[in-house]
Amino acid sequence: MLKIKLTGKWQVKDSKDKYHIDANVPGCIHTDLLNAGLIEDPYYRDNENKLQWISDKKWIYTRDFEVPSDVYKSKRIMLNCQGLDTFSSININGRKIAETDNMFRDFFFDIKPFIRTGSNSIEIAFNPVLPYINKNQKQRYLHCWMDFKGSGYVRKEPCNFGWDWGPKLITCGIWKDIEIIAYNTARIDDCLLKQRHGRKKVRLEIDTEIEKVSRRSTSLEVVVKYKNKTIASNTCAFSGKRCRLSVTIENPKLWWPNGMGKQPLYDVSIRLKDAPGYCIDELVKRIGLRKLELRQKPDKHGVSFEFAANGKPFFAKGANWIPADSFANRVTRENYYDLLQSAVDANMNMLRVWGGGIYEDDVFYDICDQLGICVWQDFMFACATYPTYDERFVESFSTEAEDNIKRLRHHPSIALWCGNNELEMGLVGDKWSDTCMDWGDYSSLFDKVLPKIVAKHDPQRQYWPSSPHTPAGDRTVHNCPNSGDAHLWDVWHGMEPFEWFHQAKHRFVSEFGFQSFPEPATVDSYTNKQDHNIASLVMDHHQRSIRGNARIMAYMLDWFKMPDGFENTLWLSQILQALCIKTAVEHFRRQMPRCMGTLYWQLNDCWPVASWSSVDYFGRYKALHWAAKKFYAPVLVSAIQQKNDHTAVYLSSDLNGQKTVKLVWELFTTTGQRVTSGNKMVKIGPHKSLCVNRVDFTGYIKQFGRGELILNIKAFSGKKVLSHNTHLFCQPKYMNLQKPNLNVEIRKVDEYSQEAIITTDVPALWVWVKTDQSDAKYSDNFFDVFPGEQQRVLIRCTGKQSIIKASNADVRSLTSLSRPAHNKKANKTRLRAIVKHY
Ligand code: BMA
Repeated sequence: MLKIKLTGKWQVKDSKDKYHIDANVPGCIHTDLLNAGLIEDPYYRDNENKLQWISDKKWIYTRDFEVPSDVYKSKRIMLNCQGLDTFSSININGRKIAETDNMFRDFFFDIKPFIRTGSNSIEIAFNPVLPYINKNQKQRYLHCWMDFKGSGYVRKEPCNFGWDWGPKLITCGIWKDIEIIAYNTARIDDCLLKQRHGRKKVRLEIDTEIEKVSRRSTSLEVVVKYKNKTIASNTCAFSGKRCRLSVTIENPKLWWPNGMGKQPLYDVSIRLKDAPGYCIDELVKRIGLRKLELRQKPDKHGVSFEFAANGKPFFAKGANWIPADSFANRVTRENYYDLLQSAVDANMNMLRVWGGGIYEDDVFYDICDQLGICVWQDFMFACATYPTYDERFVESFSTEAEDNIKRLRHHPSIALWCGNNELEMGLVGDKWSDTCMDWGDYSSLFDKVLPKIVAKHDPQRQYWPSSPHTPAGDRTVHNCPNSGDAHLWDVWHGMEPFEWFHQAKHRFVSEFGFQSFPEPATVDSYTNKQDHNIASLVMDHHQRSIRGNARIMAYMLDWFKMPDGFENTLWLSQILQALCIKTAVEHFRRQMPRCMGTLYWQLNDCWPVASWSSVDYFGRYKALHWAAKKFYAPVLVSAIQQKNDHTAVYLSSDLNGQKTVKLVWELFTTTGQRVTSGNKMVKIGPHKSLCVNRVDFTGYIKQFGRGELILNIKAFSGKKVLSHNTHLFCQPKYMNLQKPNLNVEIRKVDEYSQEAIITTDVPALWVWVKTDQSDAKYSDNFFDVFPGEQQRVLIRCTGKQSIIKASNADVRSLTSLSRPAHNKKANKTRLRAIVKHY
């Protein structure tokens, strides 16, 4: 097969030729204009508002390309466009090839009649989508929970039209690879791999569809390699358009979700050969051998909802994934890797690719395969009504679904296909008007057409119609606590207090969340000094949830004292967010096995903004991400005050085997006096959650007062701390917290890293270390430190510059943030440069 890559340098102009600039493919008009210096950073202040004109214009992309004679002489010459955003018209040498209207499709066009040897030109013009939407809206109104109504008419990234965490920047362009392929005999059109797991072996069934151009006979060879060594192979001569064969892998190494085992990957090469035995096409799929299923079985609470890997049920720990940039083409492999590694660092095993974004790049799924991050994959529908009554729409979407299923189905990480985000919730809860999409319209696509497509093209993977979905049957219920998955927004959107979570009994919580501001360095990227007030126009502009900043402040005053100044408000919002999600996840892990998963909203951001994310647009961890590392730890110790005011201590274990754990608790006063302590050896079985102890501290509560006491709990395995938690007896705002004297010792580990060892005289809550090195990576932050303990933080810089020389690092804790003002200078404990070598 011969190929001509058409990625790289193109030209782009508007229809009036006012702008005529170099373009980059893959790319989009916004990044092209930005690179040409014609627009300012769309993420800075409220620049977004000034850039709306871009999406009103028609943009025309052009380039020339050479066609060598061997390509020209090929029997079939196809143009493959893997992503065109969105209403495009394609011309080659001045003649129209095709029009497209779906950003998510992978197009193949026969261009043999249109090209010539030597120099050729291609033009792809993108018409604006807004006039089309407006015209259709006048005829039949489509609803959307977000500002932009009617976007459902277009098969385009929904959040491109603005979301409650994202800007409205309606892109266009060639956003994925584009190339010409030419062949004479045949090409592999499609390949489905099925796994049959037996005792100590896996049979791999390979079902290949071939596009034949000539009658010449062909054969197929399959070679399976593990770490570059061939471990199985098979060949088959065939004459038709389909070839099925199988290979058996003996002693298979199974793929596991993160935390349950390793992620061995096998390379399967499928080679199409012509009669003399030359390879004329080859596909290589990297696969993992595993069974990954969603189990739903009747039980005493209703119907279970749990994922199981290789027969072992596991608690899904994770978050929701949104596009990592409003301009998808800007996300590099490194960005994907860093974000997915941050999920692993927080002990996650699952992410939900939410239906308001994009089917992610192959790289995303490759990395999930490598890291053991299971993927709950939505189809791209979110929070709106869609013209599912329109045959043309359904046809376009059906091909989109096929294209993406075929592209992604070999990935071991994909756990589930899900029809949409919150369409059922909208139909049930908000009773969306039947003038736009009623249950019949909905059902015809999500209960009939789509499950059939999934069953046909990915028969070994399950389909779930919507998130959330309650399989109750009568469709009057959503977010049912007894079956199905749930999106719990009573806290935040419903303004319920954090404690609301303690009564939730849901089986699997695929969304719940709480917002925070990003840290000062990130806020600096989109503001100037005058904007530094959380009620300023620019801070409101970078807050898209209704009354979002006011909500943060309302909840903040439920829990904490008023923060002192702008920066401290940003930091405290992060602690508040971490506290909220910690409260929820600890509860749901205690509920295991009734509850078998929590995916908080949301892992990441698509621009710098106040949002529900735990990692901000620049990859900076918020306090929540550090908290996630602890509340998603394989073994979690947590405590809760019971009705009789006794303290119940729980262990929740996701380990595969039984574990003996030493539980140690110490009750401190806020002034650092150890009032009482105790310990207990407990055994915990695999994937279990147990109340392991009930302690009566009521005497001490009476004696000292709730605001004076802090409980420090640890779970040890030998000397290793498996989990470390703090239990309070009232909200921190009512506590008599003392300003800690945080002592910091710095030890040099190697040229790039140092370790900060932190000790304290009184209990210090939410302690974090910051250096002025923006690229520094920390092993931990936002932890509690108690007298007699040492907390160690490894600080790694990518450059050689030492943080000590920079001498601009500080350690803060909760008491640094609020009045009554402690001596500010003393609060910022300078790192003392006591350099020791290991
Ligand atoms: C959910 C999501 C998103 C939204 C989030 C926060 O329900 O599905 O649509 O961004 O809530 O409001």
